Amino acid sequence: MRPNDGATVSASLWNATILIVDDDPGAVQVLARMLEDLGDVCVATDGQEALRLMASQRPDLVLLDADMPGLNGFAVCETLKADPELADIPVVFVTAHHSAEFEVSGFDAGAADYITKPVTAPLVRARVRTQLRIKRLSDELRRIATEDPLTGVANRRRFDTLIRRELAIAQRSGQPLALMMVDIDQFKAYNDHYGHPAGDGCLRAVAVAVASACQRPADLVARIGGEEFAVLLAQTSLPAAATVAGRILDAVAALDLPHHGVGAQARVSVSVGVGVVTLAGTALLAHPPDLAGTMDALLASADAALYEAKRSGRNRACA
Ligand code: GH3
Ligand code: MG
Ligand code: MG
Ligand code: MG
Repeated sequence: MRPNDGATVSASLWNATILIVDDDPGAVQVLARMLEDLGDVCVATDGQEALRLMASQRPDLVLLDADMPGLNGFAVCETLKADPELADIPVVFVTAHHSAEFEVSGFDAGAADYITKPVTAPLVRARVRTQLRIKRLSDELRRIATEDPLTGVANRRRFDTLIRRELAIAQRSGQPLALMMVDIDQFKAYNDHYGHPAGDGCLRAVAVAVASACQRPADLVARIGGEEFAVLLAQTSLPAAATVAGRILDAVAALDLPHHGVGAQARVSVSVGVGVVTLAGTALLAHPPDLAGTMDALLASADAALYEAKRSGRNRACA
């Protein structure tokens, strides 16, 4: 019989995913049965499979056997913690070892907690619930720290982090990195004519349109100023970025939002400035260009292109 610990409703509402890793299929089954009502349970019986599932399923918690042939639990945990995309996933070691030294090395590898074998249901469930509660809070904190509350796209802080990361990747790979600045045309007049709340609604609609035009999962759309969005396109050349810019103009036009602040027939539109940087081979130089300077140059070139789009009549993209 399942212990009545009152956790079923809140945990299942959240729909957590729990990954159980143990080379002993019997041990996996025992844990899976204990936890099946606390979330979606997935299982792996070796370290490699565990790492694959972590990347594809993004579990909210990993119960990890320390002793496994091949890639053991510590190695799996260290690999997970070294990946910025996965490092937030808490790892609870499940082990027959009881020594303090063993536990310390697990915490050093990034573990959140320990469960010792033989496992008992009430304790496993209590520890899992605690970790899921912390994970839910940290997910929420991360969302608040990285999301623009008005539109739901990334905020400036997230953009600042990702542009640095993408520039570093571009320097290693030699692939071009494209940046677009998207600015709503005559938006002050829109607010003046329709009022600020309607202006906020317009901003939300434009954010959805811009995001819909960016189709690759790695594309980043961020609101970086009042009515200004930045779009970061990894591994994207100038012609490809110009295609995306065209899709953005079309998506905003398709909103078909009247803008009577600038004329009876007018519709909400945006102007787009496109900048591209290519750092091919620079990682091999004795003095590779510093990323801060490269970032400033990329931002300045997108800004200059945006200025040109505004100057030459708006509702267009320039590079
Ligand atoms: P341009 O075509 O040259 O870009 O003209 P513009 O009027 O869009 O440019 P300007 O920078 O003069 O005006 C931006 C306006 O955006 C000013 C401000 O009222 C409005 N704005 C900035 N943030 C917000 C916001 O969060 N909500 C609303 N509703 N309006 C905002
Ligand atoms: Mg084992
Ligand atoms: Mg504007
Ligand atoms: Mg502006």
